[in-house]
Amino acid sequence: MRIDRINVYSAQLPVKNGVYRMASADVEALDSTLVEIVTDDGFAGWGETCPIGPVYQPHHALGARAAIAEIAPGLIGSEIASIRLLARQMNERLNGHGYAKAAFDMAFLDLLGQKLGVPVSTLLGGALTDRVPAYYSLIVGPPDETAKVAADKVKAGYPRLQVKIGGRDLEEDVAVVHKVWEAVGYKARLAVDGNRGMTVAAAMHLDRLCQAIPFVFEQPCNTMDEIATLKGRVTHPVYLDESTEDQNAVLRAISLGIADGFGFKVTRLGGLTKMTTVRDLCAIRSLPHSCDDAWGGDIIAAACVHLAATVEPRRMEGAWIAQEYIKGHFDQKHPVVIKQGHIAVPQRSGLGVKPEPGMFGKPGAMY
Ligand code: 0XW
Ligand code: MG
Repeated sequence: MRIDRINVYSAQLPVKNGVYRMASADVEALDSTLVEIVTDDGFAGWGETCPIGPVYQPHHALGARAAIAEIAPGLIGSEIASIRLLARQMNERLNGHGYAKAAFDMAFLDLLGQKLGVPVSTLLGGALTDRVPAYYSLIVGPPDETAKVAADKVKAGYPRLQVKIGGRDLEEDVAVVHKVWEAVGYKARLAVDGNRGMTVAAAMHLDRLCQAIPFVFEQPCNTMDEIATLKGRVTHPVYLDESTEDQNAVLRAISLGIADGFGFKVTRLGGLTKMTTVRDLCAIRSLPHSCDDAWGGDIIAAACVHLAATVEPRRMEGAWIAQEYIKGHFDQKHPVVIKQGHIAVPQRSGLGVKPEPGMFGKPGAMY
């Protein structure tokens, strides 16, 4: 199984019902990049990378496509056998840019899975479950309205909610946390996500003013150094998300003891293969984490779910997929869907999802 051709597509994913609002940015439409690797024996493997705009983290759609253009020509003719060899080949063509390499890593695993007749979860070490929990992300919004959506989502079966805060008056952030807690209580686990938008002082105030509410505090401040100063000064557990820019950042956060858990993004960490390392580091220290991506369609959703299935369920904080905010699916027959707040792990070989033929139009680039 050798790489014969690589097609690169873009797909526009408008946000269902308007705007997805975070402290760091408002987004209305996302530009996803898909790679299709076609092999000499007639298989097609898919990968995807979809930054949530250019501001959320140091990633952007055009950057992904420029990085792919550096890497792709060097992969033509390569054997799909050793993922490590393919990773080395990518590193020989381009330093860094893990979020672009992640799309290739997904496609390699998709192909290898199809060739061996096993789902990607098996290649990642093996599934521990056939159904993973999702979580619902409540955008920055007015307290009463947010609490109402929170109650509805708990009724719909979500075991965990993420409440977005930051980028506005502390008073409203404190109110939204209280209102959501009053609306759902212990029926769902809560994460409060500042998306880098708070000062250390604001984070400390919010922590104290919501003292009795059991939530985890996700990425309250911009840098890992700022978050490190919260240690011993806040009582809520602190999780890192955007600060985990690569495997080394995760290792540093764990060794400094400044993270009680993580919101992991598959593409930010450089792909599924690299995610297995941070998954295993977290297992060593009993640290909970999610398996998400910033955005994306069925390809990224499938990747997150395969990985999530390999995480010890008691430490699995959920797989966030963008499905609730996207219209339609790439794969009509085997879409990745949230049902009662959970997602079935694809059982077919490879990623288990295939975009409908021709749905992305002509490739933007071909190698
Ligand atoms: C909820 N998410 C996984 C989706 C958006 O990309 C933001 C992100 C987060 O936790 O920050
Ligand atoms: Mg987050």
